[in-house]
Amino acid sequence: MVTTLSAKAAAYLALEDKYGAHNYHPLPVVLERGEGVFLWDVDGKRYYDFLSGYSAVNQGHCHPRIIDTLVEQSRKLTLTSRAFHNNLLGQYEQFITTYFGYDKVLPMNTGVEGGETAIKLARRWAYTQKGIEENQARIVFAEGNFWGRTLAAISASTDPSSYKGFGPFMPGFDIVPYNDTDALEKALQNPNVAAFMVEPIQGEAGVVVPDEGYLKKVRDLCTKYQVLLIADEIQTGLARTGKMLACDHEQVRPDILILGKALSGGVLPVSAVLADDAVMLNIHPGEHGSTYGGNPLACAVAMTALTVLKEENMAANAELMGELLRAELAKLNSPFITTIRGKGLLNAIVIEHRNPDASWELCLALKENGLLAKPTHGDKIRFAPPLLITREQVLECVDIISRSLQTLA
Ligand code: PXG
Repeated sequence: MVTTLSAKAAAYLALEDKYGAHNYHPLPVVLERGEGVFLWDVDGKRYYDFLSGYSAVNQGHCHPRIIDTLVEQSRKLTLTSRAFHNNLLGQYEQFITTYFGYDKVLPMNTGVEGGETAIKLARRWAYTQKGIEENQARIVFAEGNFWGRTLAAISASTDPSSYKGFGPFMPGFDIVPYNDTDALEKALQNPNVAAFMVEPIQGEAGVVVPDEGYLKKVRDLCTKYQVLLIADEIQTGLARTGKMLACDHEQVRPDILILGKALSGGVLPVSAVLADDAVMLNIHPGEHGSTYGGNPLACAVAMTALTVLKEENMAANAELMGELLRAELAKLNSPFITTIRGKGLLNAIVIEHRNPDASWELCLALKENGLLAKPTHGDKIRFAPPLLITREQVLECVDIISRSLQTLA
């Protein structure tokens, strides 16, 4: 597949290549504007966004209410640090804890910091509440997990492209297969286990949806063995899968809930860790934090981002449009699509083709035809548009996908 790239776009690529670290392999498209489900490149071509910033832009690009809040608050006050109080932090803390039904929140910035925070909370709880001997606490993770790029996160990773060549690694981590509650039970029998940290649907692994009942069983096992359940809902949460949280599909309440990405609607890094007092109050002043965590700009933006999700019924739309998308994709009957899976608007297809680069080629064809998606782990392509996509738009996108599949023949 030959991609068309204007001289203007090529110049942007050359600039990044020369001056930026080579830690990404993006699709050759240079974007300069976004609105709702659409993105425009520097040559004015319009695309459907089927990635949504890895689910950070659930509310749609440059949502007017979120941008209004961002602009208004940024004119008043953006950062005080936590050395002083600010007039929005308490209001935001009340808002988000009421919204999700937890006693307390610990505000951070990126998703991976949320994961680190959750693990520190679990270790501290294990030493002060569960009675585990100092430095003996273990955290269990599922094979295929992805929660970021810090040393702790890659220490939990089972993907060599994440961890290889970056050791030594964080001790105290155990891995069990995903979607396997027998293996989990065995691991939890170790009395030194503090927590099981898990994605309700594995995002980066390629939208791996566990069996129905998995999360409920996980909840029961964690309760049985007095182990904290940490749900990483950074990618699955905030209406993406058709419910406010993916855990809501099985009425499961994690002990620690991690949110990020769409908590700001894609305008700045905002993450949050929610837990009840029995977990949260084991951390005292000076023991954890971040310069930007809980800044007034983030607080204001997050309240609007959460309000928009509810007021615009984005979870319900994600559920309906997700069903439509999967049904219409199935109707294509493409010999190259072996699997269509997902929940709500977190979906992936698996491509099978004699050409090992077929999914990359397909993404280039999709781009030519006006839709942006990115392969993950070689043969999987994620389809995760902003949650305000309409029925007509879904149908148009399936038509684009259908036409693009022709190029694989
Ligand atoms: N948990 C999950 C489930 C994620 O998908 C993170 C945590 C980490 O979030 P931050 O904000 O620290 O990136 C993620 C991130 C990348 C990349 O380029 C990251 C994600 C998806 C795709 C690419 O590192 N998800």
